[in-house]
Amino acid sequence: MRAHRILHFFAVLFAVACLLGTSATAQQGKGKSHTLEGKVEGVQADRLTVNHGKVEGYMDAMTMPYKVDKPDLLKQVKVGDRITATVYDGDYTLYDVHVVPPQSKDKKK
Ligand SMILES: [Cu+2]
Repeated sequence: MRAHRILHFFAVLFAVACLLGTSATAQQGKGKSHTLEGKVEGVQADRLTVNHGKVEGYMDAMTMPYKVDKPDLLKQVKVGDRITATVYDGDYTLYDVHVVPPQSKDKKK
């Protein structure tokens, strides 16, 4: 969906702006929550790049970077891991991330 890609472009810009020192505003007022499932495609210093499936009512399937609620996660999660997480409207942060054991990867869809 084109509009969403544009949104994502701004989300990435926003993330970069945060990196450059603007204070994060992600915590103000959480919107509706959604469950996200996807595969980790990259682990950065402060973010995970996730190739996720369609998140009903939130976004189409795509690969994009997300911040995480607990930075320790970035030491545990590896490229190729499948994860589930909770995301909130307007907040490109993964909350309550779980790594899905490989044998159960197709169970949920
Ligand atoms: Cu997305």
